[in-house]
Amino acid sequence: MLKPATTDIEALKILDGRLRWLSAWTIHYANHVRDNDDGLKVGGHQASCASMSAIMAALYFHALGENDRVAVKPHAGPLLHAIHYLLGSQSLEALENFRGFGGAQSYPSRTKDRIQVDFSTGSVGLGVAVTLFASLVQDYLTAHGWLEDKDRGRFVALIGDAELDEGNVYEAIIEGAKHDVKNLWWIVDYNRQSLDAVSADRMFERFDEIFRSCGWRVVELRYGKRLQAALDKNPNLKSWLEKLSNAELSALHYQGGAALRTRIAADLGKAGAAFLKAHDDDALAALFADLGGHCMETLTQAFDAADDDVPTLFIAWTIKGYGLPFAGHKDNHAGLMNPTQITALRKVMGVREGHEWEPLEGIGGNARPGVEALIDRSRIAREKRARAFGSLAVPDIPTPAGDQQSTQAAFGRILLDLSKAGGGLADKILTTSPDVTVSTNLGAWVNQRGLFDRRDMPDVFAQAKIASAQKWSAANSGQHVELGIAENNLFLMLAAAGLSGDLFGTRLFPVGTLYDPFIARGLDALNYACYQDARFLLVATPSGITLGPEGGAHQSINPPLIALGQPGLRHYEPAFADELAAMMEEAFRLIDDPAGESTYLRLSTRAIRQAERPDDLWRDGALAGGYWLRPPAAGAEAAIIAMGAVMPEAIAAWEELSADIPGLGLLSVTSPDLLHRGWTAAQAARWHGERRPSHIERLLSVLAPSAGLVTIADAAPATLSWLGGVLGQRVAPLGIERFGQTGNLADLYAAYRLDGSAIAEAIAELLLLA
Ligand SMILES: Cc1ncc(C[n+]2csc(CCOP(=O)(O)OP(=O)(O)O)c2C)c(N)n1
Ligand SMILES: [Mg+2]
Repeated sequence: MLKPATTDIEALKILDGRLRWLSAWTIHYANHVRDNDDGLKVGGHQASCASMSAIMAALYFHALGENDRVAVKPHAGPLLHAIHYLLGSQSLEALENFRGFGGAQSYPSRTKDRIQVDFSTGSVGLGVAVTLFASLVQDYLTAHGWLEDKDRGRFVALIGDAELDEGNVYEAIIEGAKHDVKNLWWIVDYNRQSLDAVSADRMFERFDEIFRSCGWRVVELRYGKRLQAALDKNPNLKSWLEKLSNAELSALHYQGGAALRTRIAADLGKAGAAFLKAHDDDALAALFADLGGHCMETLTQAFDAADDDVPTLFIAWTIKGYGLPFAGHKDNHAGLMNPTQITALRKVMGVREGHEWEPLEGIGGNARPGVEALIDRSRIAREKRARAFGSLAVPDIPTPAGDQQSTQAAFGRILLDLSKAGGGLADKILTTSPDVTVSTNLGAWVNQRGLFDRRDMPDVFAQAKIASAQKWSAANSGQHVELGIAENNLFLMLAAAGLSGDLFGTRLFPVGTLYDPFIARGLDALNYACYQDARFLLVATPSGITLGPEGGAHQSINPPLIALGQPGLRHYEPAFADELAAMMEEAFRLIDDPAGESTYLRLSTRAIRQAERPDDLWRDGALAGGYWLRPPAAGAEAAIIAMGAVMPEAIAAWEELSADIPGLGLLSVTSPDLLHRGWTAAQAARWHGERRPSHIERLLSVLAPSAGLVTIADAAPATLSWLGGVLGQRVAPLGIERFGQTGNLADLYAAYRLDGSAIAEAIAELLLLA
């Protein structure tokens, strides 16, 4: 990259000021100028923005290439909006409506902001780590011939220093080291303040070591050029400064030049006298504020120097609230300037009253062309990038043969069959798993398609002719990304791979597997992936207490409830292999559909007798959330409603009870999530005059209005108990409410009331009370 001309540096400094002003004003306008009918605090983070305006100016108007993608520290969102405002790609209206309905979002959002946002951020730490997995996906696409070198880029995360306390950051860099991930710039806004307080002094040297040992280059930008020169001339001053604690330094920044003078005089005595004499208070304050992250020369030189692909951590020292009245104050995280303070800042910034929103306000005639040229040359996308959907026709997925099957085994079989059949979908599937590839039945697929690694790695065991069902050689044509046991990383990998169409123009079909209970370990990352509308198939298996001897620590109870409350994720829970095949086909279709979503399949290791199907009529119902496996008579007084692995108990109970209860129905629920969504959507539609019953209303309306429903699932009973609310029918919900334990199925089902006698008792009670 060319060294910037001096005029560019000057223009970048002006842009730094513009970003600092516009971000402060956007937040001020929302809090103090715009009407506020409900009296709620609007909020925003003026100090967090001021902290990194120079870093973002240097990045967006100097260092970024057109293929580079950035995750912006959540509370620096207004700076990103200001950048797009200067570029002409953000509207005044959206800025005036910052944090308002339909306005610029508080934290950058891929889906809700009208500007191009590469990665949403908000939950700190996740936006940082997702860039690493995006870089891995970039390598994957290149290795498979789907991304040309000229289209490759760098992945940049702009990080608050407190974000480095999030453990998921370290899980990610460890995984990244295994995969030799490159092309990353993580830039820490090292303002030494978090939300509550000034950060601990001790940790920062350790961060360097941790990153270095994972193969990163660490570049510390501690001082700006002027401060560095002053300290070089005054070694005493330098050692004085470097002995100050984070809290002392922050307090001095806040107190300003006079306090600095008093402190230096007290601490250095004669040794500081000449230096103090040469600087008045204002000069002192300005000099000590010249930290690396505020010095344009320092920033641009550091970015220019890192022109290879080595993953690089920049630690840019800054002052939180730089240039604002609460700079350095420990309580400034959510601090807002009052009208008097913003007026003072406006004047300092050379902004005329009434011209606060002018993009280039206050820039003199001589400087303007340079600034405009830099804005023109910025290589970031000005328009929101189109999303890549509809890339291929998902083929029919046949049901694996076998009278007795578990959904988990059928899943492995379906992928194997897909692999053998070949074709576009099979080639675009990327599988990944956090060290449970074999135990979630992905092994056969991996044998066929291989592990992904940019370096070919032979299977040492196979070469030594040691018998093993798993043949694990790795090559850059492999399609399985094996992860260590860190479920957060699985979800971040799914987030990145699930955005491959958006980030790189080629849609992958990511399939991730893990044990159902460990969804909870990565839940925030799963939510994060869904929030960004990443598209993937999550296969969670085994699940429930049905995994028997594995015991309580591995038995999942609440994931169906999690799924019920998780936007962007469709839960399917098949009982039979043919349902599973239909659901996988649907899930792949949904990945590639603009109006689609991600899918979560909750599977089981229990082999059960497969349903005999007279026709295909069940299929649409199964994909819509449920169907009558044993249709009830019209006006029937009772029905059994069952989901997933306990279907054999439900069928057996139905066979036993239907002699005594005429017309008893058995409803197979395949997605409580879809049924619930359909129900509430139909209600909402009715308020707007549309009278179409939802799928579950139609299913249940066959029964008598006073019918009793026994629901049963190997999950929290609330998963299905709400069905009683649909038409006001009475419900006896069976399910798991206590932690599981080891045991065989008969003992466990009896102890946890998931068996035929529990169903019979529940129905009897409902009918007696009718
Ligand atoms: C996972 C998560 N926990 C808590 C928060 C609330 N929060 C927002 S910002 C912040 C501290 C930010 O400090 P730092 O990262 O240093 O940012 P800066 O100083 O630049 O504002 C916290 C705790 C959050 N957004 N995400
Ligand atoms: Mg901070």
